[in-house]
Amino acid sequence: MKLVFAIVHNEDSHKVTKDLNENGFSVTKLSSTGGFLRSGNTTLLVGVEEENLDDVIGIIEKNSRSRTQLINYPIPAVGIEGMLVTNPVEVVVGGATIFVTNVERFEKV
Ligand code: 2BA
Repeated sequence: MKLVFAIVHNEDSHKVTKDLNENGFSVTKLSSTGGFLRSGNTTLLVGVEEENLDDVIGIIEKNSRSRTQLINYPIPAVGIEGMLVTNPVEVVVGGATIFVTNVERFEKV
């Protein structure tokens, strides 16, 4: 068995979760925060048999859209010592970031 960690955009999480459930996969949804943008995203946990792993990844991929986000990056102001101005920088976020790990033991008691 494998455990999939998928970090998706908050706006995609409902679609991804719904599609996984409709295809018979159980999902746990966690609220998370990206370390770089410090904005909310969603981490999905999916326990899945190895033969179904590609189906799960395909569903996540199909429902996750890549987006650009602007961040304000501080840079020193020209000619004014010690002053910073913010410069908007575009960052591409996702699709989805997916990690797959082995599950040593799985129990439902
Ligand atoms: P954040 O850490 O908020 O990162 C959002 C986006 O900012 C990233 O999109 C990437 O395009 C950019 N970014 C991140 N760190 C950067 C840096 N040091 N310099 C320049 N740009 C940087 P994605 O790569 O699609 O990642 C989306 C979210 O997935 C991340 O949100 C983070 O929550 C998670 N993630 C991505 N890679 C990860 C990893 N190796 N380990 C754990 N979480 C990861």
